Amino acid sequence: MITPQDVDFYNENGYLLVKGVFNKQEIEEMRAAVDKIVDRAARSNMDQNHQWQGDFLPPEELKKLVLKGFHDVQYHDAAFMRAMVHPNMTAVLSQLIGPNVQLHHSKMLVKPPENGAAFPMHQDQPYFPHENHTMLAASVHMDDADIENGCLHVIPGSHKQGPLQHVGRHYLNAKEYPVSEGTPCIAEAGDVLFFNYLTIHGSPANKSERTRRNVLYQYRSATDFPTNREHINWGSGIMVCGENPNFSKARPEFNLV
Ligand SMILES: O=C(O)CCC(=O)C(=O)O
Repeated sequence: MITPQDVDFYNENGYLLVKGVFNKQEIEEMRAAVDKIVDRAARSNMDQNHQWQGDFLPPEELKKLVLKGFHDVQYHDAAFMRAMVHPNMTAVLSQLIGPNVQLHHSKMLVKPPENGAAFPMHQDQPYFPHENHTMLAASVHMDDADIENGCLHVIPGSHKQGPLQHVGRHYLNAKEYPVSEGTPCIAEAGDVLFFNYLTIHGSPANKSERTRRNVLYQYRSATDFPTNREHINWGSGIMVCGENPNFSKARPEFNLV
């Protein structure tokens, strides 16, 4: 699915946009799954706004922004389980991470038209630090994404700076790191943007009349271990390709209650 030059690009820049990982039918299935999850969440009174805080807008403006976000989507619809281990997905993961790859967690992000929330620039590393920094996000586009509907922006090569100090662990100072100075990753439905958890990224608000729906999977090498236990999701540690070389560490690190 990708070439050695693509792998070099990822290592150098900390991100890689791969075109056409999912076909139209697979994307239609995922869109239908998103609609049904949003509907079930609303009927269960669990449809909260997940818009991020930040210092890029006054607090009263921030409150107007909306983001529908749900974690662990593979537990809500099998379409997301299939996408998580899709042969095109694992073909890329095994090139970028190595032969043995695990899921860390998944989430779905729906930025509605006109007021879809922005993500201030940040690294994902402070949320779930790992020893060897193999963790990457694979953001699956269910809609075409451009600057108007709030596509992802990255700072190429920023992963090489290592972990940075964040405001309250969440985001970088918006004056120092405006989203508009990142490289916009313009994508079509079916494309996947892979980016390392140290790569600085964010996205502007959705000002368009179009929804922007993405599902984001975080993956890591099976031999890259967390340095704290603060962010453990259902499904952390599921093998998506290869084998787990550590028999004694194959069980998830949480107790079922
Ligand atoms: O998809 C986006 O717009 C940004 C998502 C993001 O930055 C994150 O979940 O950490």
